[in-house]
Amino acid sequence: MLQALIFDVDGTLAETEEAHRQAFNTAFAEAGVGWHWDQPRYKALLQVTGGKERIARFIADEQPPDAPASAQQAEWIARLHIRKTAIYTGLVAEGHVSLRPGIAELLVAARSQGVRLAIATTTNLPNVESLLVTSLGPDAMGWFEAIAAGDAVKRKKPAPDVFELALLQLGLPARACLALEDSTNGLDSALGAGIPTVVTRSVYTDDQQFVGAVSVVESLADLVTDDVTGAELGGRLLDELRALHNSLGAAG
Ligand code: XBP
Ligand code: MG
Repeated sequence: MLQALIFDVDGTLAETEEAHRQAFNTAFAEAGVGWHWDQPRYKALLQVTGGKERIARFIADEQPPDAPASAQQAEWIARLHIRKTAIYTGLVAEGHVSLRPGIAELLVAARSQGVRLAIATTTNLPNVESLLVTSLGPDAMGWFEAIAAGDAVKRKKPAPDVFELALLQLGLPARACLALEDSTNGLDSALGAGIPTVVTRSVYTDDQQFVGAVSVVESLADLVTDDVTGAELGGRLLDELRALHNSLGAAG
């Protein structure tokens, strides 16, 4: 029986990466480095999960002349990333990012039907909070029994650690849950933890191959083809996810 849904954040709950990209670029400008990540470069850099790790990889690969000396680099990146997080959460709070279609309806339906909710994400906790509070209201962090985020684990996606932490916090076996993801890094992380996974493609992952996913759709809302909205949509989405989960049980 499906007991919990475990959501990725970036690309799954919302198309956040353009706001992240803007926040990185603004933080670079403020820090006085002449770096600008355009969309093709950012798409390549998204292979590295975690903002601090992404900046470190950029410096290692590009060796920009205005990068800090290697002895100071980790501290410099950490400071820059704190500023990036403040810029990003500000953009979210101003309403620049919205939940993807069907997400709010599904969360409400799951809560009303006793399906537990969790988050497993590479992004920082303040980013999760700003998105949930801005789009769902001041109590929304409390909707989720487990929020495994950012540096709570040592190894970020595609390692399974963040999903394993969410399972531990839920106290559930992997097969009682369904993960929702948008990227191969996320899919590999969830599958590595043994959690069956539904993929909703996102703007930066639409050309990825999702081997091993239970289902791959353009948008969660595509799971329901007729024109329903609100509570009805949420209930129907949950039914579809339950059916996908049950079909796995039947398969073995
Ligand atoms: C998301 C990420 C994050 C964000 C930036 O991946 O990789 O790094 O882009 O967040 P996923 P931070 O959706 O697979 O969790 O800057 O806070 O790290
Ligand atoms: Mg994602």
